[in-house]
Amino acid sequence: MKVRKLLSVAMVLLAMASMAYATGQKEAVPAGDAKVIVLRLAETHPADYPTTLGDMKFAELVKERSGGRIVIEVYPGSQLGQEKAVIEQVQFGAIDFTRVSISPLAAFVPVFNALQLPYLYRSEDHMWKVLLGPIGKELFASLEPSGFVGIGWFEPGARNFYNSKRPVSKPSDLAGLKIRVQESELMVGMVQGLGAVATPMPYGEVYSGLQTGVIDGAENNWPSYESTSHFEVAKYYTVDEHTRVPEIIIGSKISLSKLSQADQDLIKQAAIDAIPYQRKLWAEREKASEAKVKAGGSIVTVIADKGPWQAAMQAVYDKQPPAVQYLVKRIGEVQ
Ligand code: BDP
Repeated sequence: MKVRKLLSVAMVLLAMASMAYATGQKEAVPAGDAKVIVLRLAETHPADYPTTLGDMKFAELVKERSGGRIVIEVYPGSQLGQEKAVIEQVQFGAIDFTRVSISPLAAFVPVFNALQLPYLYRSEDHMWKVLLGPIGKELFASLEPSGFVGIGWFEPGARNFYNSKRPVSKPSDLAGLKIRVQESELMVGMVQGLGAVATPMPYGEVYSGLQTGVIDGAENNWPSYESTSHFEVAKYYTVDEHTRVPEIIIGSKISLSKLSQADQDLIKQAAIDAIPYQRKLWAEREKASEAKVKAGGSIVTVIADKGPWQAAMQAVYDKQPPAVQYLVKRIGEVQ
């Protein structure tokens, strides 16, 4: 009896220790004198996805430049949760970094909506000039009061609609279809403007939603449409390129404030230096994904005249508060 009681106490202690180990920042003492700082980064995409490989490049540069003192462990495949829940955990320091789409982040810091409006950027290049210029820096600063630190940006590609019901070549073809959107008010408004029924849900639930008919469609870039196998259950893909929703790496202010300024700067620089690598992999994967879904039976409709699409989505601009309207104007002026 006594032994059993001791054993169960030991098991509880062990479980508590492993829970403590699993949350937040931790420090391990290596063979030498220097302490290794181990930080965790949450990623929704699988390990072989270009954005995850970009995270890994970032982690590799941090490790190398800190002489092995700072280790960022990348947890792919939503192991640490879906994006909205992960962002909350970053806010209170239980997760140190995450790479997310700015769409759910804008629910926490609404001025980010300025970066995800439909047909906002003239091109991929225009978007990158905005992200890496003064506007990107100001937006990073706007994260701090909410407990986040802006670390870096990654290429998101252009997003397109897809569904399981019919080919879509004009906005009215979407009428009445239940379309999954990211957990973002702006995206709900955008899809409603098209006459479709917007259904916000986490990324990880979209496949079963399509399969069971809870939703008829969704929207995403070529690599996401392919890597999630959504193309197998929603074969009509319409290249309307309605949004480019930047990917961002954010850090937890609580976690980062425990590091020296020099280490914080080293981390930020490493993320910026990882961008070209992710962009290169992204461009390759976009082509490979397009080829794969086409070979898999997707029926692709390319929209030549985006005018009617742009007009149908214009209403979301009018709903934006002055701070966003002001940024939109400035974004338009970036050459
Ligand atoms: C992908 C983004 C990912 C989002 C997902 C979504 O890379 O961060 O979670 O879209 O639609 O393109 O939720």
